Amino acid sequence: MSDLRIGVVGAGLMGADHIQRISTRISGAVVSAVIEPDTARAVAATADAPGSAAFASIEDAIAQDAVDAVLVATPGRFHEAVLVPALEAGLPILCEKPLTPDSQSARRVMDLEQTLDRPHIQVGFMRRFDAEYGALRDLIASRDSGELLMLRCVHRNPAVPDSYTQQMLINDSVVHEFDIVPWLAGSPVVSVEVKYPRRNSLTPAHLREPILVLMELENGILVDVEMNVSTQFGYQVGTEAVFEAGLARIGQPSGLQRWKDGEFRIGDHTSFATRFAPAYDRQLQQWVDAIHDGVLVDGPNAWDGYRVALACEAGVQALDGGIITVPNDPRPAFYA
Ligand code: ISE
Repeated sequence: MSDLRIGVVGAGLMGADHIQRISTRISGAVVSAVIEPDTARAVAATADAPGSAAFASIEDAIAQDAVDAVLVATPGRFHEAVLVPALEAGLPILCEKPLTPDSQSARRVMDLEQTLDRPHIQVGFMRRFDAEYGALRDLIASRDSGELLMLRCVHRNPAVPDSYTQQMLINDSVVHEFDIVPWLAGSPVVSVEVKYPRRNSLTPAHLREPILVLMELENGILVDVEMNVSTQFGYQVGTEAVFEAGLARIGQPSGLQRWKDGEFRIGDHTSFATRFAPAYDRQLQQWVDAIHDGVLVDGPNAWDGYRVALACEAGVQALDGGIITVPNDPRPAFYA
């Protein structure tokens, strides 16, 4: 079986990370094309992927038959412009989150995808490939501790750049909880509310955070998310699941444990890149394996991306107050 030729679109932080991953840790695939308008970035990225060629646009790479599959790692606002030609060429796609920046454009992408024989787009919600999230989902489904009642989530970043906006608390960060929570609990988000505790004086002047995001799921489970992007100390993503007859916790620090000078210390992450590195690897390897097996999507699909876009829209509205309902359209049979 020949290697899957992947065209990586966007060679920024995520794109460069994926290029390295494919070139060094993934079997059955190579980076054949780096599609990036910034020439310096493109050249730097192709150096990490021996045998790859640089292209200025996805259309050029497709016209030259340089790719079998596409990994989209540009900022979300450019996704639709890449997804459309890739779908028109019938290529399998792994698209970094979000699918697109809003539900309208997500709908347009789904409408186009539904002209094909089956789903072609997988959305890069990598938490679904994290071993602990998988174990928690299995535990919830097993009902071993009775029914799930609540999920208490924390999502903490050490700091954010000045380009990070108030809406990004939802669209760039809580976006992950909007995907993982329904996946864990087996029920969609029906409403979102945002509460503001005391503001952190260390947060950038243009932000008001941390925030507490409250979600209600269709099955009555309540979820709270502490979204905090100025912790100063490190990166933490964790969940406590409260059951009828028990508790479960994931996402605890698991680094080096040290006892010294009457103190106990444990290493923790400072970035999502290391915290979720094994999940990113597994997501990509499973996607490549699935394509070799003739299955184009083995994870969250465009419908999941659309549902998340709807929840994000409600979340952004909730930043201004109120309990905002998330519309609940029926899932098309195409995405069953
Ligand atoms: C970033 O874009 C991510 O996707 C990270 O997983 C998340 O923790 C962070 O808040 C986002 O800014």
